[in-house]
Amino acid sequence: MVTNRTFTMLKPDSLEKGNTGAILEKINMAGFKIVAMKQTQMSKRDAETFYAVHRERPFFGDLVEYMTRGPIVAAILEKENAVEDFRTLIGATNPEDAADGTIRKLFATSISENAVHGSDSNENASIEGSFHFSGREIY
Ligand code: DGI
Repeated sequence: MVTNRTFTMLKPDSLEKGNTGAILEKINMAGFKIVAMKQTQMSKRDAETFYAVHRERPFFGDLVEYMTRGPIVAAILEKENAVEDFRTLIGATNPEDAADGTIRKLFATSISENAVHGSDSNENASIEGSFHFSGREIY
């Protein structure tokens, strides 16, 4: 993946609350182009692999349970400075600390159900995009 791309997931709470359209609208309005997108459900193994960096953390079991309890929307987004700008758009991990107007401030429930994922580096954007999409699914 080229470095002007990032990877996102609208997490199960976003779909449960019917916020998919509103969140995608915020993403579009902020200038991100969707180059790949699908609705899918992660298996336990998928979530454990995706979040392997957190496997020793006390919240790991809850995180895997949450991420697998319903469908997600996964997408690859394109924009100049995509990784950093998308992290700004979604706000802090804990919605209580997220700036006004950010996606997590508007749509997240709590630190453990925080509505959206955004890659934290170009390297992870590439790894995470490839985790969910084959080359033929990216336009
Ligand atoms: O990159 P982020 O999603 O902002 O944050 P992260 O990569 O550090 O953590 C991944 C997810 O794990 C995060 O979106 C929610 C969950 N998480 C992170 N820190 C905590 C947490 N969940 C709980 N319950 N408590 C935490 O301290």
